[in-house]
Amino acid sequence: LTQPGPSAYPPCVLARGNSLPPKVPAGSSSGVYIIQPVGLHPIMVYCELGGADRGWTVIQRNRQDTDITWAESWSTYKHGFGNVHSEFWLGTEYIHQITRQKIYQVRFVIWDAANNMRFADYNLFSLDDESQGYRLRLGTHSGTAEDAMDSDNPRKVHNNMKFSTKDRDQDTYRGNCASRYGGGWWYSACYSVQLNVKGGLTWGSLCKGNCKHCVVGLSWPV
Ligand SMILES: [Ca+2]
Repeated sequence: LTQPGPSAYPPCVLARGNSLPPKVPAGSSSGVYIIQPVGLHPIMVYCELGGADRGWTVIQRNRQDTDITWAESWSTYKHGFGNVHSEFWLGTEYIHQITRQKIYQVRFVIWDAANNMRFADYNLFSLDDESQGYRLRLGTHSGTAEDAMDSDNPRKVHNNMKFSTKDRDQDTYRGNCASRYGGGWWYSACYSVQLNVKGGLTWGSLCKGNCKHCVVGLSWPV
């Protein structure tokens, strides 16, 4: 555990070039770090340091066999829940605060039913503020997992959707997707991806309700 002190930047995300402080000291390892986005109190995040020049601020992790129900309220999602060492949601407000500081990209890492690891990157990732429903903004897709977050089907798309929970229905469905399917998510009517749920996870046609494990991380664009 290291506490680099207040910073506008998640310290686990390594700068490329010399212009963007701070850097993680050589020899740092994946684990829990304290970060302090501008205008926010310090928060604890899990940093996945994947190599010499790359780091990821983990905003979500889940497993098929999790003990967490994920069927939480708007305010619980807002401030986060779970254990950063196992399954957790960082907090929708904190994700928003981090992504408003700087341009971020996102990586969704998915382990399918056969435990094969795949990933989907989007070269931009941000959430609008709470008054805008934490609407999701994604850039261009790449990676080994399909572009399931930005489906062509308006009933299943997630990009540009507001976040919904069981007690705040902001989906495009006549019913309440979050009540019907469990955890909070950027539902439309209703989903092609659902990672905030107890039991089998879904990523498009890669695994419909039987993905085993997922990690979602933020980094600066390469
Ligand atoms: Ca609805």
